[in-house]
Amino acid sequence: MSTKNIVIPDIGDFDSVEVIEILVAVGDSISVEDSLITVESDKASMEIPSSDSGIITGIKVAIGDNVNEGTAIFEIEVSEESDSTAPEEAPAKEAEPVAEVKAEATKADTPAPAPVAEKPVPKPSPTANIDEKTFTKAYATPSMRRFARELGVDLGKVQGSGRKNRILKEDIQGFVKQSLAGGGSTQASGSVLGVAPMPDIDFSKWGDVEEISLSKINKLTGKFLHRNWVTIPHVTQYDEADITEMEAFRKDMGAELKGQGVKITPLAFIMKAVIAGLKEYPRFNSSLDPSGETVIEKKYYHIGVAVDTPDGLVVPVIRDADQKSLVQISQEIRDMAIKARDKKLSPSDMQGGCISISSLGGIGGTKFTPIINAPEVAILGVSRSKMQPVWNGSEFVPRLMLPMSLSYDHRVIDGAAGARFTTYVSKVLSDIRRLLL
Ligand code: CAO
Repeated sequence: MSTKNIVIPDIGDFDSVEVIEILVAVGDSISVEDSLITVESDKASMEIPSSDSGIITGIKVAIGDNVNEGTAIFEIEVSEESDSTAPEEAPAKEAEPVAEVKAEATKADTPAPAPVAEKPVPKPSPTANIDEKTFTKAYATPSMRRFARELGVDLGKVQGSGRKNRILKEDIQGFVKQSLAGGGSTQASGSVLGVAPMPDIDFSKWGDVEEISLSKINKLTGKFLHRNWVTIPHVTQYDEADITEMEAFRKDMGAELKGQGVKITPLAFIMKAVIAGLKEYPRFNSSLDPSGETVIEKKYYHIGVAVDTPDGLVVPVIRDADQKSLVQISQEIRDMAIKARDKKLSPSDMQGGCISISSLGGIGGTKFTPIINAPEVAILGVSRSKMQPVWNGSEFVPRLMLPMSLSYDHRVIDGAAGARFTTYVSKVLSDIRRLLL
């Protein structure tokens, strides 16, 4: 046994290439030609193979480092056989990927596909749906190509999010997740993972049927709802608020305002309570940056309201709702709902929302799971309030209880924060004097 450094072999014309992946760890047992790291030049990426067999005892590079021929990348404890054969064998083996890279690099100025040969695909293969032509053209490192093949993913269909649109592991995993959910371009042919495709059934075999086209709104919202459901890890927190006093006040006010043609529904109070919640827990008033690295916190309070129309669901936005009175909010919700049902909403009426409220209180139900209206990170669902016996410590008393269902994006909001938010909104609705604070 002896210790030696593994160095970058001759990599042809490439000077100073960046390490983009480290494929082995300290303690790993490696053989000659096992891939150790992936490097990337302007034109291509390639894996650097090992010149020796042995056990990795030290890593001398980090992702992002630039390396050249001769740079030491690993320290290994070399096994006897490898030690004696290495001097003769290493140069020939090291030369292989370099030649391939050179050939690839001359073909195009844009990032080229990684040139290292991929492992043979076992039969029967999970990759039956792979289009070899587009797979070859996709920009991904050899290890990502192998990973994609193992999962049966056609790289040609994956959108890369790395530098110069290189396909990363997360992109492949995201594609798989979407495929498993039956979405994306794989739906018609069935998932690339072997999940059974949706059957195309002739229902008239069993009785009379009628085929009805989905409305434009149905089709459009369907797409976005599907995307949001599949890509956002939803958690729904259920809670309830005692709105006995709030409703008593609303009814009193209703009688007073009736003469002016104004009607305040519970939704206006709920919107005010949600805004109080956003102020107390600003994380709910944010959006996740596409990089997944930061959240963008908003300092304004534009609230979306789900409106049911004969053509489908739309979500107009009440702007700067924090600066509006309960009467103004009620009037705006009513105006937006009329506009929505008359198909007069403009795209800008539906943009810029911070959080949405979906109220099914006028219809019924006890709770439901609303789907987050991305890029918002939460949506509050409200169901029908009901008089219930509530234990006040000494007796049961009749109280009007409002069921709430808050769905939130678990990448941005923790479970504890979800429960704190609904508890806070519940507290505000139970004692609306808190809205004055
Ligand atoms: N509990 C009990 N009653 C409620 C209630 C609640 N939580 N919320 C509203 N009501 C009552 C109202 O007070 C009103 O009663 P009166 O007519 O006796 O005064 C009645 O229900 C009808 O209210 P409304 O629906 O006209 O008004 P709203 O402000 O509650 O809602 C709007 C307006 C536009 C949100 C609603 O019409 C609507 O479209 N809701 C459906 C939203 C939807 O489809 N969501 C699902 C989307 S999927 O997430």
